Order: sequence, then C-alpha cells, then structure tokens
Amino acid sequence: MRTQVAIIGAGPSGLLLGQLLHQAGIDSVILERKSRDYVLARIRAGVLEQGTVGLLDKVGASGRLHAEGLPHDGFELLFGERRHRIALSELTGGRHVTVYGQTEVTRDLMDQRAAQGGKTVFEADDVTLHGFDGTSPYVTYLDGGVPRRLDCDVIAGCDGYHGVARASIPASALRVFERVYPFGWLGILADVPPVSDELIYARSQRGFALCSMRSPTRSRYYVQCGTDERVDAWSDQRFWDELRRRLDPETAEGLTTGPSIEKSIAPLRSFVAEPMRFGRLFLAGDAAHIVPPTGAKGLNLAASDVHYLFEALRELFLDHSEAGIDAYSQTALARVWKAERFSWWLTSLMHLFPEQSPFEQRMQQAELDYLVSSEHAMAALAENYVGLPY
Ligand code: RFL
Ligand code: PHB
Repeated sequence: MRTQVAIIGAGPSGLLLGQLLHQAGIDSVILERKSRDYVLARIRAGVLEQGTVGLLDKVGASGRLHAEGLPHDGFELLFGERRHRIALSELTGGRHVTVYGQTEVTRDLMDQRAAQGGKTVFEADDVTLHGFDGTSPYVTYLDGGVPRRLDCDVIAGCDGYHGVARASIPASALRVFERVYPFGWLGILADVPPVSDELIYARSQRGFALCSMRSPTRSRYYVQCGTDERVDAWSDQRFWDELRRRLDPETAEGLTTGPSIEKSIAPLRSFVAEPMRFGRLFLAGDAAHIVPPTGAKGLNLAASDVHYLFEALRELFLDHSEAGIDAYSQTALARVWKAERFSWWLTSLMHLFPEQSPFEQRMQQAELDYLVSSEHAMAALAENYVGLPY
C-alpha cells in the first residue's frame, strides 16, 4: 500500500491531521494499535479552546459540538473556603472555552473519516517505522496477524506519550525535559447534574479538587491523590466524601452524588522532547509533549501542533517547498513551551505538595490572594486559559 502521509495513532491529533489533509486533497492512512471501541472508551479532556473548535469547524466536524458543547465564559478558583470567579470573556475581550469531551471530538472525527472513505487500520500490531532519515520512509505492521507494508512520503507520529514514533528516533538526536509531580488525579464520571454551571478549581488543606462536567446531566470530578494509590481502594462513597471535604460548605451542600460510570487515576507529568522532527518523521501532540491536566491544555496543544504540521505538509505537497517542514519544530515548540509554563504554574499553585514547608504554603496563599485581587494577574491567567493565539 502507498500513501502520502502515514499517520500513527487515531487519537485527536492523528484524526484531525487526517481530516485537514483530506480536505487539501492529500492522502493519508492512519494506523491505530487499539480498536475503535477502546479508543472511544477513554475518558480524557473536556475543555476546548476556540482555536481547537476553529480547526474542527474548518474540517466540518463541529456540528454536534456546536449543538451539544457548553460555552463557558468563566471558571472559579476556590481557596480559603471562598470562590473567586475568573471572568474569561471580560478579561480577554470576549473569548471563551467550550466544554465538550475529547471522546466526542474523537467520535465525530472518526465518523467523518469513515463517511469520506478515509483509510484507518485499527488493531494494527507491531507498527515499525523505517527509512525516515531518507526520503522514502515506510511503515510495517501486522493486520490481523498478516504482515503489511505502507510506503509513504512522510510519517506523522501522533501516537501519544507511550507510542512508537518518538521511541524510534535515536536517543542522541532528542533532548528531553521532564518533571514528574509527586501526586496524581483520581477522576470519576457520573450521571448527576454538575454542582455548578462553571468549572471549580479548588485548593484545600487536603489537596486539590476539580469540579467539571460533560453535559447538564453528566459530571466529571477529580481529587488529587498519592502516586501509589489504587483505584479499587476508592469506593464511590469514599470519593464523594473526600471531594466534599475539599469544597466550601455551600458547594459541598449542593453536590449531587451517584454511582460512577468511570473511575481512573492519571499521573501528572510535564515533558517535552525536542526537536519534534527527525528527517521525514514529525511528532505531534502527546507523542512530543505532556502537560499536567490542571490548565486543560493537552488536547488543545495537540490541535495547535496539528495546525502547524498541516500547514507545513500542505506547503510540501502542494507548493513543493520544504520551508514549512523545516520550520515546523521551532514554530510548534514556541507555543508548546508557553503552555508547559502555564500548566506547571497552575499545577504548582493549586496542589498540596508532600513535605511542603509552611513558608511554601504561605507563598501559594499569597500568590492566590494577589491573583484574585489584581485585574492584570487575572487577565494573564484568563489569556492563557482561553489559549494563546496561533
Ligand atoms: P492520544 O490521545 O494519546 O492518542 C494517541 C493514539 O495513538 C495510539 N497508539 C498507537 N497506534 C499505533 N501504534 C502504536 N505503537 C501506538 N501507540 C499508541 C493510541 O492507542 C492512541 O489512540 O494522543 P494525542 O492524539 O496526541 O492527543 C492528546 C490528548 O489525548 C491529551 O493531551 C489530553 O487528553 C490531555 N488532557 C486534557 N487536555 C486538554 O486539552 N483539556 C483537558 O481538559 C484535559 N484533561 C487530559 C485531561 C488528560 C488526562 N489523562 C487521562 C492523561 C484529563 C486527563 C485525566
Ligand atoms: C475535564 O473535564 O476532564 C477537565 C477539565 C479541566 C481540566 C482538566 C480536565 O483542567
């Protein structure tokens, strides 16, 4: 089989890239290790920047998003038992974010690709990348146990943090930057109405908590937990009790609880691999970088990478110019590092760190007090939260 772009991974990065390429008349094949149902069962991000929505508009995959997504003009920071609203729209000249699950974005893109006859190989085993240091790369894999070869001009590594693409680049050609946080997030999804119309990011003496949602009838909540915690040690009751203790009395009182339909623990990490290109292999999204979820940036960064990569590939295939692919890594990384900084900062501000000294705790408190008393500081938070331009 032959294609122009071999895309590894059918997460949001790979699927969005595939649709942008299709629209420009550039052929792609997506190789995905898991089944379609497995990919669609993963519960992840929930907050989309306007730039991400704009890209979904551009490929015509945003019909359901506009019908069912929830535009949010603000969110709340809770600390010292008080809630402080960050008025996103007022602070950013009218910008907002949209609450719409990553699962739904993925489903919409998959459905669109299938309807347009785009080729996706699910359950592709043993995906191996070859020849990407030259101009004739190819990918081998097993399809139902049968060996296959996919020849291409370019490989897009959209296969997430644990994927094969980044791991195929010689270690000596990559520089890696990393911080692993000494805690994780325990998240649950439940068919109960959200406690508030807007997201609440809470810092308490017992650790961080987040009240989020997927729809007016489906809530997503998180509590900071230890890195060695096990999901099965957390009954629903234990989760709800712990969440309540991390909220102010009024919010805790208003919380509707119910059986969880999903419960999982995610470790928190900041990670960047530079550069995002090696020869004819390009990395995008979680394959190249990870942010802790506190700033809701992971999926949105994947989307901005894909925007830059698509523009570069369009130039390569349609204008026969390599200028775009030569600039890709530097252009994408400039935005990546700003989102890394923001996510690290908000994570550091809102979480309880083990062995945090009383001085460090006071610094967090002072910074939060300053933040909500200064229009300028809130505007900087809001500007980053709604997403930096690209
Ligand atoms: P993905 O989604 O990991 O998709 C990669 C795909 O590649 C496949 N794959 C392979 N395929 C073939 N061969 C191989 N060897 C392969 N290895 C892997 C995988 O099966 C998968 O289908 O990466 P992508 O597309 O770059 O997308 C990144 C986002 O998924 C991620 O950044 C976000 O989910 C992060 N994130 C959030 N981002 C936001 O923008 N806003 C949020 O509110 C937000 N909340 C979150 C989050 C991530 C979380 N977790 C669980 C890490 C909340 C959580 C709890
Ligand atoms: C979510 O709804 O899953 C979510 C929302 C905001 C975040 C992280 C996750 O910062």
